[in-house]
Amino acid sequence: MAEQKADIALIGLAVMGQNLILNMNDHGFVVCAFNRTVSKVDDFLAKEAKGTKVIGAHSMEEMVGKLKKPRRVMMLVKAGDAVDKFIDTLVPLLEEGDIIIDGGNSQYNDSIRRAKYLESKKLLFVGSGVSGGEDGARYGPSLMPGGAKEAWPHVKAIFQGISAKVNGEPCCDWVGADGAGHYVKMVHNGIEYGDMQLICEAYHLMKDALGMSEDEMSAVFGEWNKGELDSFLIEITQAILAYKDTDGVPLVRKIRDAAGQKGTGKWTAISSLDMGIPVTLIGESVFARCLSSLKDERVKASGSLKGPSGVKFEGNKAEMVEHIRQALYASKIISYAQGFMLLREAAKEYGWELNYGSIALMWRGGCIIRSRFLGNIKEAFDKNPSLSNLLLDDFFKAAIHNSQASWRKVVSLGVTLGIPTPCFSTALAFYDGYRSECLPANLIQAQRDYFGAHTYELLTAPGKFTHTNWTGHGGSVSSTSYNA
Ligand code: 2AM
Repeated sequence: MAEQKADIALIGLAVMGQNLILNMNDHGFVVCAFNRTVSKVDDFLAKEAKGTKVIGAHSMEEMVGKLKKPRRVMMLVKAGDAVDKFIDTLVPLLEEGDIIIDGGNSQYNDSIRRAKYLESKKLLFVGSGVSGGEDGARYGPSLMPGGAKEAWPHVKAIFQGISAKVNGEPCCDWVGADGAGHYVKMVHNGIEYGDMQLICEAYHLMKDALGMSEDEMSAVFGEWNKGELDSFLIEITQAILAYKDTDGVPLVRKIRDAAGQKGTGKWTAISSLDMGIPVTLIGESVFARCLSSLKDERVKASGSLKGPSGVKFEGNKAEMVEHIRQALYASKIISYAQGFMLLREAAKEYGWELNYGSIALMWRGGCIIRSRFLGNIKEAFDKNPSLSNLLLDDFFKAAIHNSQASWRKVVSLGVTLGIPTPCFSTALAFYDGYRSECLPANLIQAQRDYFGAHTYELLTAPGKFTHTNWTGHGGSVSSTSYNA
């Protein structure tokens, strides 16, 4: 009997690729596996994929020959050159209307480029964010596909079949054109940086201001996970704090406090700077990791730079723990509001029609930032799909108003004791700035005009730029007429 043709090929048999294949197999799809190091195909078929319907190929030609049409080829390989190399090899092997899917951690501008290139070859490109780590890939990831919309009807059943589900709804939907899927995945990762840093600031305050033990803090995170902060990251923090090394000492205490990063938080911050959107919390979370990694310098500085002396926390510990919870919640609202502001601007910049409610649903389950909170965000966009800012939604407005006093107490506590809370603080500064009718930028405009003749608008005449000869000897020529 001839071997059954495969529904999809998957290139890249590292753990994410293998797990996605097994997940697809569980959902009734026949997958053809391929890998640059071809011996891994046979190893996979003999071990992890033994007893499944997965088939293998030992060359790209053989792989393409084993596929139903339109052919669907998904790559889960190292981002960068490897993706372009596989695309170059695939193009002459495929036919008009075939689909190439990149499920790796590609940068969105690479996906924009690849989508255009493959369109010129009459092939359909899909760039998909995949989140949820190894477990997610195996049992239900969050999938964020974007690219050539004509491809969506051909990949929808597989993608929504294998994705995580929340109340029966798949955490996967079409995101938008060319690089939109990878862009949304990038912002997801940026938000993940922010969420992690916020949890770390809460931990830092409980540990150093309130003097709590790991077991006490683990119990607090366990409690928090039952309420509005219910999320994967809070849940694993509870488990991490409870984890003891073989000598009974909490393992977290022994881990060197120098954070690593792979760049997706940084890319989000760079994109926000490029677009002029104040995504301050993600920015601070990236810088907090950078500062942490200057461990040797910090050790040296700790011996010579003094902080406040003779101050300690003397209030009610349980009450302060609740204030910290509220500060974390309020800051998290700000972070997501900023993330969605960035998405809105990116949609404008790149011509994407993003559905913000469905993005919230894609992040609601399967991925690292999955949380109950994303359900509230989904509801806010369901109520008002053109909501300009999450902070203006009644639910979030009330939540911020409710936690505001606690948030201010917590930031003050950090400042008083010399415990850094970069993300709690920047979130509060953003909130106070965003809600200000007047900011001191009138003075900035005056300064710019004073030293560089950059002109300013009067409050009474927005859109009309004027220059003042502030010193009486600078002339009255504005910088639009010369370059200083
Ligand atoms: P390998 O098993 O042959 O190393 C994750 O690293 C996946 O990306 C693996 O399947 C790996 O293949 C593949 N990969 C990494 N770099 C690659 C490259 N330059 N060309 C092709 N595949 C690559």
